[in-house]
Amino acid sequence: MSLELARKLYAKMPDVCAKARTKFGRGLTLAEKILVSHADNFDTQVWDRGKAMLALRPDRVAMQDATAQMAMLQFMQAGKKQAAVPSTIHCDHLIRAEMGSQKDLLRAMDENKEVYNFLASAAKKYGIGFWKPGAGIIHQVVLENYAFPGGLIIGTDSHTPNGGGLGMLAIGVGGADAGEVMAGLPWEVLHPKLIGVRLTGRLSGWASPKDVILYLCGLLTVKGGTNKIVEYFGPGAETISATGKGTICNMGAELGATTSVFPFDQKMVAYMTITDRADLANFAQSHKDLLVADPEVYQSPEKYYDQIVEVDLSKLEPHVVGPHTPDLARPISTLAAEAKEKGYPVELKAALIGSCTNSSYEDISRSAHIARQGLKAGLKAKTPFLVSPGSERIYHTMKRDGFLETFEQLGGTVLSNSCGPCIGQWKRADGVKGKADSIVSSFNRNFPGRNDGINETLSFLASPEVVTAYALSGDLGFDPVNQKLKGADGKEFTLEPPHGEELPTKGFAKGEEGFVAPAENGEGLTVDIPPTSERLQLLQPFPRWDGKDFEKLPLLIKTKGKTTTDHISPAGPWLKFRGHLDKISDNMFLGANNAFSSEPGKGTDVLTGETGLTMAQIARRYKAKGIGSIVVGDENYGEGSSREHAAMSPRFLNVRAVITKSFARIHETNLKKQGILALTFADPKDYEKIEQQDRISVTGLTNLAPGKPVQVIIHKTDGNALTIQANHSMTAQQLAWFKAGSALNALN
Ligand code: MIC
Ligand code: SF4
Repeated sequence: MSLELARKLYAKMPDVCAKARTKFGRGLTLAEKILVSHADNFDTQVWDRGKAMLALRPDRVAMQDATAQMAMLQFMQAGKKQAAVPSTIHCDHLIRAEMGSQKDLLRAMDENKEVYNFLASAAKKYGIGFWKPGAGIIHQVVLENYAFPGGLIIGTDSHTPNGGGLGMLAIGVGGADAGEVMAGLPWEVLHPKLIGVRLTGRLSGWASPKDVILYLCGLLTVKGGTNKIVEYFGPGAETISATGKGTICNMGAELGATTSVFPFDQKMVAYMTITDRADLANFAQSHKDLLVADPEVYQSPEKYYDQIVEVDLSKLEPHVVGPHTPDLARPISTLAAEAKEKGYPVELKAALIGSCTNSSYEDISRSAHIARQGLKAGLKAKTPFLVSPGSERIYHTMKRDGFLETFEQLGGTVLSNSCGPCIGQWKRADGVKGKADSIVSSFNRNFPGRNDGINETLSFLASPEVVTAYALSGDLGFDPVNQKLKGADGKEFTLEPPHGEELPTKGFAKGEEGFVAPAENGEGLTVDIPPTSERLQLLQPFPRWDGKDFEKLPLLIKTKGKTTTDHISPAGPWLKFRGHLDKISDNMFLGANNAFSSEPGKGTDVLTGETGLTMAQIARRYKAKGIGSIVVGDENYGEGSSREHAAMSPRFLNVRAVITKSFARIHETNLKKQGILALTFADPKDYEKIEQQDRISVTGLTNLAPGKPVQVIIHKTDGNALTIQANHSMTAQQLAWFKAGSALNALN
């Protein structure tokens, strides 16, 4: 599998890297080596960081079930016989966590039957590997099976960068991008700038790889990585396990980074070897020079990276981030005081470990070590304690090595190998809407409402070992490093710092593999979509642009503050409609704060004055009248996930342009792909000028050109009109998508 891909890639890398050194007149960083060797055409490609669009040829595509549905529906519109690059589908997001692994899985198979059948039949027909529900979470399964040093993979999920733990560029994209690459087209992305993170020292005590990324989230913020690749290096990098590196790269998504990557080292060799890929490990070993930056880069990094960050691992304290955003970070030792000052409820209502981010053997064994100390002192978890294993391999190894038993003795529940509570697929028994309380997890995202559907819940993130310590104390103010716990006998004791193994000494235990290979020749096969399905709907092409300016369109919503894709297209109960555009569009903006309404997700039909309506209701009314609308957003609009529903629903309900202070990368591309004009205020202060009753025109559209701003006219109710400028970042090709109505229309 990956060995074949690596053979081809490493054979051509030396030449293209040599060409690049000559062209750039300098040595190359690792990210650059991977980018240049995946260029669609190195010679014609413009290499200008932060400016040029790169056309790349990824080695693989990975899709998870919640996004694969749209990706496959779009791919099918391209009319190809087979996926042009090796691709896989992973069933992980649709399993609801409630009763524990076995029962949850059985129920999921039943309630998602239509979707699984659709995905399985499409995979079989089009030459795509299919990982059944229960096999594991996409990023863990990719790390165990498909990731390889030097490779380039795109995945329809924002945490795809997890693969950077094995030295590859693994990048999250929308389904349309995946569909196009499977249809044989190159993949386009803005040439990222490079952040170099130099790691020195060594983690010790309670500090773990998770703390590296939690610390960086605080330092760089959720926007700090936008259109940048984070490349780690330095002596400290070699001290971190491959799975620990995976955690760091995974959560680089929370910086908005295009991706993150570590240089090849012996930790990667060890991980590939124990996951049955010794041949690949040896092969990479013998091409080591291709899989790290050139020596001069490490000697004077400031000359090669656009920005440098230094982290001394020896000094890193365990961190906790949250609530509501992953960049609100602090060392755990200061949280108690902050909680008091800010009035965070300190009684913890749940502690959750695992997920695609943090369920490695190392994570689980260190957490189990903390749990055992609690048990020895006669303690049980003081909160519900839920464990989400990342894959069958992890689950069976945890079971064999007694970790499951430990967690269960503590009162924990082991869930199926799936996303579960991380994506709102969680029936939180004690959750009350409208009531703020605190939960803590080792996941990667903590936007409002994400885990339990309750916007008020304060969700904090920390390493799994720290979360386990929190489960023992039940108290957000507890600092396991400096404070004592009380045992069942009333005696105080200090938890020893977590200790665990990076990799299982007995190797990984195997469970059911869960992989279904595609048909040799799928031409005669059909794809299963029941015509009356409530879950799946074939896509109709969006209408082409009519060649006219947008004239006096009503404002649908002006979002205030953070507007993540969880705000625009919430997950949880809505995940079941991810294959049905019409139905899922009813969730549009349900989580968003409307600048003109105190109730999130609600607004006013400005044509009739009726208020308290959902955005979907309003947009459907306008659409029925043949009227388009405009959305205005704040900073980093569309941050978070890759779900293109956040662009498709507005498009489906006739939103013509989204004007913001700034966009997150994947969402901006998703909007362009679906034919919505993605504009940014030339002067961010103009955001303030938009009022609820304004009618908005976007003019000069026939002369749209790359780099040329457009005029936006804000018509006020008193008859005055203000003209402001807005920028777009469309290339000539992307302009063609807009004109055709979508990227997919432009293909046909
Ligand atoms: C997430 O973590 O938000 C998700 C759910 O995995 C998403 C994808 C989706 O919305 O289906 C992501 O990260 O891209
Ligand atoms: Fe699944 Fe959560 Fe990972 Fe997204 S972040 S892939 S929802 S476990």
